[in-house]
Amino acid sequence: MKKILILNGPNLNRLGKREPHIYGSETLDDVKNSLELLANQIGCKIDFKQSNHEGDIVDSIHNAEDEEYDGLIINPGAFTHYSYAIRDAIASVSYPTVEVHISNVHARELFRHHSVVSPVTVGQIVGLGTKGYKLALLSLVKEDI
Ligand code: CA2
Repeated sequence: MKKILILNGPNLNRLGKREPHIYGSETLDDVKNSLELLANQIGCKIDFKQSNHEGDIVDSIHNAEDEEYDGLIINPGAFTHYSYAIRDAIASVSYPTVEVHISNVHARELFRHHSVVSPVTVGQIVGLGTKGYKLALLSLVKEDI
C-alpha cells in the first residue's frame, strides 16, 4: 500500500477561520478528514501535517525518505515564494512531490506568481480550492488515472 505525506506550511492552520472568499470555508481538519476518506477509497495511507516553521518542514521532507514514503503533497504556504531551504530539501529526496495551492496565486499579488519550489516538483495544482489536494493524491497513487 502506498504511503503519502501531506505537508502544509505557515498559516494554513487558519483555514476556514478567516478570508473564506480566498481560501473557502473548510478548516484544515475538514481537509484532512476528506483526504482520509479518499485514501481509504483508493487504498493508500496518508499522514497529514501542518507547521509554521521552515526547519520542521525541511526535517519532515528528509524523514519521509528514511520512512519510505512513496510521495509528498506540499502546500508550502508563503514559503513557496522564497524558501530555498524547502526547495533544496525536495530536491534532496528521491520520492515525487506535488505542489498544491488552494487559491489561484496567479490572480493575486505579484509576489505570489513565482514559486521557487516548482522546478523540483513533478507538478503544481493551483486555484482549484481544497480539491487540489485530492487531485494530487489521485495523481500520486493512481498512476493510470
Ligand atoms: O493558495 C494557497 O494555498 C497558498 O499557498 C496559501 C498561502 C499563501 O501565502 C500562498 O501565496 C498561497 C497562505 C496560507 C494562509 O492561509 C490563510 C487561511 C485563512 C486565513 C488567513 C490565511
